[in-house]
Amino acid sequence: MFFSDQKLTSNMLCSFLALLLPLVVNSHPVGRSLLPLDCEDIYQNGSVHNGVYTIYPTTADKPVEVYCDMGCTEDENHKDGQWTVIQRRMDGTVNFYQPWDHYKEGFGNKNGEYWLGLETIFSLTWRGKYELRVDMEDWEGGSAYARYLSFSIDSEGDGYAIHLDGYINGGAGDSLYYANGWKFSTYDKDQDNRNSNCADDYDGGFWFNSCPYYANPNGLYKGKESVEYGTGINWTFWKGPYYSLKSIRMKIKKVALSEA
Ligand SMILES: [Ca+2]
Repeated sequence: MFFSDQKLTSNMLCSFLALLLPLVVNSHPVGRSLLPLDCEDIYQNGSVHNGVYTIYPTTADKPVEVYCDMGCTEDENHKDGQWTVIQRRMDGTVNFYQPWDHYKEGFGNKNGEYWLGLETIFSLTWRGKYELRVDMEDWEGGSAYARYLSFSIDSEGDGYAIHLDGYINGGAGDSLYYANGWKFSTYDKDQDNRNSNCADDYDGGFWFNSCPYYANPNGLYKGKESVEYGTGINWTFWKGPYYSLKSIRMKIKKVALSEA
């Protein structure tokens, strides 16, 4: 009950701030004319609401649409927001059993479920120092997160291998430790550490070591019934191997200079 009360208060505060903040931000001159690289740039350019925006992670002729989680706190600078969402699951309306090319370029609906694309994620984390936060919800009204103060992926030539460091526990547990350093795999490109094909066996592309694993945010959206071991949208260190989450989102943000 405590947490749902907290949530209600937070949502009400957010709605209130959403009305005020444009006035606050627009009263400052917009100093940037460069194309936005990520959602932090979008925010700095004066757009402070959650929503879908266009960023330019590579060049001016390659716009990419993305959902920006601008945050929702009493902090008027949205220090806890300005996140660029790279993955989102919330209702099972998008099929995440997709081939390599789709995981490379991205797929889904930016207003709903989507995968931003490995090439875009690579471009962002190659150009700047980023952190990763994974937010998740269960079916009982609970929420938790895992945060990594350093997140990057390699180029396609190096299999888009993931590199994580600086884990901070937001109640979810470090389920990505096992995948750290491993290449990305899809059903049609097996780069995992097992004789069989984890992406095919567990229905979604991800950074796999072996399988079963401890995290598969891109697994099948299963709903709230108990699932087979390790299947579904799995984050084992929070809800165990027989539980498929209600929602999960992976989001990144440039590390502030004071934290670098
Ligand atoms: Ca394999």
